[in-house]
Amino acid sequence: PIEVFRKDYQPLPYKVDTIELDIQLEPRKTTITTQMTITSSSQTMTLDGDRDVIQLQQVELNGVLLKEGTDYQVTASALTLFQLPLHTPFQLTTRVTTIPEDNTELSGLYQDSSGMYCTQMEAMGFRRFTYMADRPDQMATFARVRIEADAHQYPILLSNGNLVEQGSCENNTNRHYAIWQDPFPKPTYLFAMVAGNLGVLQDSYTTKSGRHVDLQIFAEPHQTHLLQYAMQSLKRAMQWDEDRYGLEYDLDLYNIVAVDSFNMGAMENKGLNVFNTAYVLADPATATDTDFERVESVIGHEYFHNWTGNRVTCRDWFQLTLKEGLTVFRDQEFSADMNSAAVNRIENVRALRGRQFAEDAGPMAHPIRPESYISMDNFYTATVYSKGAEVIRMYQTILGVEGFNQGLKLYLERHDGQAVTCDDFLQAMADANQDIDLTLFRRWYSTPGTPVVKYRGEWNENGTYQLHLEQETSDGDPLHIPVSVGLLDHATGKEVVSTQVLNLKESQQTFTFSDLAGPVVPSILRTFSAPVKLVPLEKDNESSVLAFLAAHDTDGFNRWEAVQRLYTSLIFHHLPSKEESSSTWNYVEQAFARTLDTCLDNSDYSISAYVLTLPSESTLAEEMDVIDPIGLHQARSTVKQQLARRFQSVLMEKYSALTELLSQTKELKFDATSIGLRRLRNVLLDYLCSLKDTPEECDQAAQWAMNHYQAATGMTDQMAGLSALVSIDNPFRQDALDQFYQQAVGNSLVLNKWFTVQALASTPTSLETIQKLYQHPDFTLKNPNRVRALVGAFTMNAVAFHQPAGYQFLGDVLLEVDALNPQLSSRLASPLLPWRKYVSGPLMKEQLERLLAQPKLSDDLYEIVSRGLK
Ligand code: DPP
Ligand code: ZN
Repeated sequence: PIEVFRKDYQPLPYKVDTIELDIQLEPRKTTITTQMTITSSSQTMTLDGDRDVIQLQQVELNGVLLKEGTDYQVTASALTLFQLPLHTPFQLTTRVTTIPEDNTELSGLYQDSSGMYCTQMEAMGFRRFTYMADRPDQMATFARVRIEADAHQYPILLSNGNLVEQGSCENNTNRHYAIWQDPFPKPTYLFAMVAGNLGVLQDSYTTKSGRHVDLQIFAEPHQTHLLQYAMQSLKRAMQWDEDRYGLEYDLDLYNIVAVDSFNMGAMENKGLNVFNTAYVLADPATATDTDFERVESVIGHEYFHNWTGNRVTCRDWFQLTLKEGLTVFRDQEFSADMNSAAVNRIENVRALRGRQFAEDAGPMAHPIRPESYISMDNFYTATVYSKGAEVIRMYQTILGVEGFNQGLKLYLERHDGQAVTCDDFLQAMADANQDIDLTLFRRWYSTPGTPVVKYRGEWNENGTYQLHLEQETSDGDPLHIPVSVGLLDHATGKEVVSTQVLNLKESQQTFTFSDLAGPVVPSILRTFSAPVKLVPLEKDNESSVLAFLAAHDTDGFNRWEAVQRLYTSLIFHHLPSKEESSSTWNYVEQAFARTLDTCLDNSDYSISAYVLTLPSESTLAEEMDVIDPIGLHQARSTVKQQLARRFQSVLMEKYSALTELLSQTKELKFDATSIGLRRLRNVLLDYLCSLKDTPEECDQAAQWAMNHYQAATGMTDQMAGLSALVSIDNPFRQDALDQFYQQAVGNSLVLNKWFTVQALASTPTSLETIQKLYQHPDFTLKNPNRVRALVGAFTMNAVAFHQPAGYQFLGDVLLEVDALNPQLSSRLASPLLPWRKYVSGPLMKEQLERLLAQPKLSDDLYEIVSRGLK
């Protein structure tokens, strides 16, 4: 395996200006003819191509056949040409054959389980399709893409841009063709083509300057009724980008295709997005509220890439966060505007802490702009995406919304049609905001690890309050950290200083607030203004301060955060090694009681739901130096049960009230209020069903869960009932699962849920169940969603995964998956990486060593595993 370094970037010595493709799809033999117009400043030129996947048949230069050996050479990964004309355009034509049916890596051109042909080129799939300079700074005009296939099996033929011509083939009327043209030059990773038998949902949108855009979303014919929500989301996204940033769509056609077997979530190919079905298909009977929210955000995300990613792209793959961090930030702002900003912020921070913090603390830690990679596919990470989005958010916090918008405008104007770097982005932000110094801010791009910010406050009788902040970073040097702070009056809880952004730029800095009437309590890092860990320097009455903030903070995020901190400390007190602390319990009890009592008083149901939810095991683990996952799981369960026992009657009362409220509307709605009502009620159900110490309690819990499941009017409630039920020892369990299985027949996404709900069940025999499911006829390694539904979920189930047989099972699975789909295997391996922090670390490490000893490990998995052992 070869490691590539950011510092070694070199521009190409040639440029491919235009490219024309002719793709002949035939069973087990696809032929691709590629004609390129090239200008070169070097007589020798190398094109990328993977010899294991594509077989070179011939090469022509300006119409003259070239000879292998003298005119060109083919190696495992490249085609090198010699004696090319210098500085004058020439035409190079290659012909390759390939078998997409055998492409199990799902990178390049492949066949989906439904039989359709589709492509995934990012990051380096194009070299598995034809010979080309497969890198993002090589932008060519795809002037003509002709696809030809059997007319009956593949009636729909799609590629980027505009359809120029289509018809049946003269020499064979069973075959037909379509010719596409994309006016915008693009790098190879944004190319796409699809051939299949597809149904479509059509609509249209008129941009603010009057461009009429045809919108089409394709899926398998029996799935087209599941496309309505995606279409509505797309139109909302188009409108939002015009309203918020003045950005309009630039072609007359926008196509989306849903594909069942897909490694990523979705792909922003110019004018032809390809989506994982999980992020595009949704209706009330098959999708949960969370699924609906994701469809909206991923549809938005890929649409927003059209400007931040496609019109302005990355110079090299190290700059990935340039488009991904920015586009995640944009999709987060979109979701916040469409739904509730506070709820979204909580959800995004939960995700960041649950995944990115762990990544940043383990052997895969990397800056949002990595310095090196073996396989770029391994760097589509939580760090590049989620932390990258936090970095963009910090620009907005430091510059203000107006300043940020000016900066983005300048960036897009200055670099339209170019492939640029994160430095170019920062420069545009700085040039548009010359009064603000962003010099130090640059370090966020090169500093891995989660910074720690420590604080101490001091009240002085002269009416001043001094807030002392310290920062610790992975390299010891300071970062520019925007810390949003407000002050609350200690006596009344009223806010006396509203939110201000403190620019922490030194290792230690003291900020003074004056003219205060009396002692204050600070609310720090409001709305989570920076991706850091906040820690008090003095822990004396930490719990009472948190309880105060939980009751009085005007910042919704920090109110939620205060309660989360209290839960965390209570759960940690229940770890096998710790003693109980009654004062923390009292504070938790108060906060829980207050939230529960008032949870129906206003429509912030989702916020209440999240305040009542304990931090996840992965978030909690992130705060421990040594992780005992089973002990942690039990400690969290104990606290959940204590709360359930203490508040059982109120929980039941509110649960019934919510049932009543929800039953008032017949039709299932997906607005923020309805989603919030269901979310809250399902959190209460989870508490009620956690009481299962005695057979009587188990019966009671199972009854609640079963009733909830059977009365469910949509997938959200069904899943909540079923999830509770499968973790309780009870006689309904299997019936409910069998019934759900029947319901899932014919719907791959629902079947995935059937696998996941069992993989997450917390029972003494979870692992055996999971291993049986692995042998189930519906289980297949060829569909990444199915694999993630079972194996990915399994690794999140502490009781199933964290045992010798669990680690062994994951090792076995990884070997099998790696032979088919390295992108998938390397993703699935990540739970083994932080082994050093786990009490059972040596056993986890054993599996990594076992993998590393394999002679035929993929580069993807090799990189992850070897990093894990370094
Ligand atoms: N398709 C992936 C995304 O949109 C990678 N570009 O994030
Ligand atoms: Zn993206």
